[in-house]
Amino acid sequence: MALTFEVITLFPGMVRGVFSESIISRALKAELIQVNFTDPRDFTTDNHRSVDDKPYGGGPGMVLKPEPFFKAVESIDERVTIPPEKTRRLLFTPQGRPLKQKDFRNLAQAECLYLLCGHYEGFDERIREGLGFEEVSIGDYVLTGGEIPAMTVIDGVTRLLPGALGNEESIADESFESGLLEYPQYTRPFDFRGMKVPEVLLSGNHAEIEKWRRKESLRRTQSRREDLLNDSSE
Ligand code: 6GU
Repeated sequence: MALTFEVITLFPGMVRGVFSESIISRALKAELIQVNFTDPRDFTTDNHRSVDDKPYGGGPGMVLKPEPFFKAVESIDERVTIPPEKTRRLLFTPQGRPLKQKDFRNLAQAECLYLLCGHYEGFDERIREGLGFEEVSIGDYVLTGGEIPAMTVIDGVTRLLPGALGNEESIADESFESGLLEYPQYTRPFDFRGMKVPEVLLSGNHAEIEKWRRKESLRRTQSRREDLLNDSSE
C-alpha cells in the first residue's frame, strides 16, 4: 500500500523538487509513494486572492487567514478515501513539537500524511485549533515557511518504506536508530594524502571491527550529542 502525501502549500514549486531527484523520485516511480498538492490560494474568493491579513491587536507581519486553509483541507477530506485512523495531519510551525527519528518511524506506518505549510507569517489560531492537526517543528531555528520542513518529513519517511533504499540493512546502523551517532566510515584508498584508514578495519576480524565501531559510536555521541545518551525516549 503506497503512502500518500497531501501537501497543502502556497508554494508547491518549492516542494516538487524533493520528488524529482534520487531516492524519492525512484520511490514515486515505483509507486511506494504518491503526492498531491493543494494550494490554499485556489480557495480564495476575493479579487486579490489574498491568503493573509493584518493581525488583530496590531503588530508587525501578516497572519494567514482561516478560510482558504479550512477550504483547502476540506477539499482533500472529500477526495481522500483512506480512513482517518491511517492518516496523520501535520502542521509545520517553529512552535511545534520537535520531530525525532522515532516520529519518522511512526509516520512511515501511516497510509496518508497531510502536510500543512504556512509561509512568512503565523497561522490564525483557529487554523491550529479547528482542523485537528499535530503541530510539529524540525528544530530550534526559524525558517521562512513550512515547505522545507515538509520536504524533510517526505524525505525522512520515504527512505524508511520497504524497498525505498537498495539495502535494508543500511538503516539499522545509522545515527539515531540505535540511540547513538553512526561510527566513522572509510573506503579506498587506504592512504589518502597521508591520512590512513584504521588498521582494524582491514583485519578481517569481524568481532574486533564491531567492537571498534561500537566504541567510536559511543565516543562520538559523548563528545557531540551527550543529550542522546540520557534520552530514554528511544
Ligand atoms: Cl516547522 N516552520 C518554520 N517556519 N520554521 C521552522 C520549523 C517549521 N521548524 C523549525 N523551524
